[in-house]
Amino acid sequence: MKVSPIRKYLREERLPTIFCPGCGLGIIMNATLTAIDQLKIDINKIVMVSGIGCSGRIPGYIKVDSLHTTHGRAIAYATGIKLANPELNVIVFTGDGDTGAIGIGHFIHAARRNIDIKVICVNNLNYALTGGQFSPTTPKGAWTYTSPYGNIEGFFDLCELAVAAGASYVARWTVREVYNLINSMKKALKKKGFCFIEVVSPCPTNFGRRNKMETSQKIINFFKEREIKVKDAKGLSREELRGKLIIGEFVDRELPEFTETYKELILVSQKKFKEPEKPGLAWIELEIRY
Ligand SMILES: Cc1ncc(C[n+]2csc(CCOP(=O)(O)OP(=O)(O)O)c2C)c(N)n1
Ligand code: SF4
Ligand SMILES: [Mg+2]
Repeated sequence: MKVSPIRKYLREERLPTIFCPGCGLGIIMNATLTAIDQLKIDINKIVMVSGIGCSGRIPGYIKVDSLHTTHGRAIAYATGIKLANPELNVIVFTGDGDTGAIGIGHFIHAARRNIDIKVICVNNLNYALTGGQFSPTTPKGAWTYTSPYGNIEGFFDLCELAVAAGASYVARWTVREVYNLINSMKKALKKKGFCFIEVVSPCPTNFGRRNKMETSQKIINFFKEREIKVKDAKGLSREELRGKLIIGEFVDRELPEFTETYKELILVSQKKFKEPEKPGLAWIELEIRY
């Protein structure tokens, strides 16, 4: 019998997962492990960090060192881990609420520093774990537990925010584009810098049920009908983009990475590294890096 190559990474004694039938989280966990497996990254050199939310349960099913942190603080914990152990691959699993609401400050500043951590944000369009309240990425008009007459706020584009803040790599896919998602994860894992991958994912239990999309298939069709590629979206007006879901790579660029710069600073302070010719200049320049 053919055994899936990712099976060796799973804590089988913890299965089955708590994910509801039709939830996209299994696809995202599978895609992440496939990317790790294809790149042959030593699992002992990986740390997974998660926030509070349904997505926060992913690392618990994987044979890897992990930290299930407090709500909104996964990126802050990941920053500490990476600074203390720069040789580790630090992967964060977070939710749209975890990153886009309570944890948004950490998200912006980690992207600004361009610290080498990989953030996989499961955007299931609501606060799922707590019963389906609206989040910053809930589409306008959608019904949730806390928007019983339709959400009056607009969809917050976390990818555009990551680009503006200074991330090295930013992409958005839905769980429909599994191969693109795996390739993006591989790119991110190979890249030195802050990488943000948003995965738009079905939550039939809380989001779908209240929006006449009780099955995962209906939610995936809803995504499919609205998808537009980044390159096709370029040049379109706000009006033309209304109601569309932009998918693809938003940015892939080389920028100075924070742990590298930090390492140099430590060596300079310990007099183990030649001081820059113009000491301090790098720190006082009003530098626009991107
Ligand atoms: C400090 C704090 N505030 C609020 C909560 C309650 N809480 C737990 S998960 C969650 C929202 C999760 O939404 P999201 O990040 O989108 O994750 P999902 O469950 O949708 O994957 C909230 C508000 C908490 N655990 N801690
Ligand atoms: S509540 Fe939604 S996101 Fe959470 S496990 Fe169920 S389907 Fe998935
Ligand atoms: Mg969510």
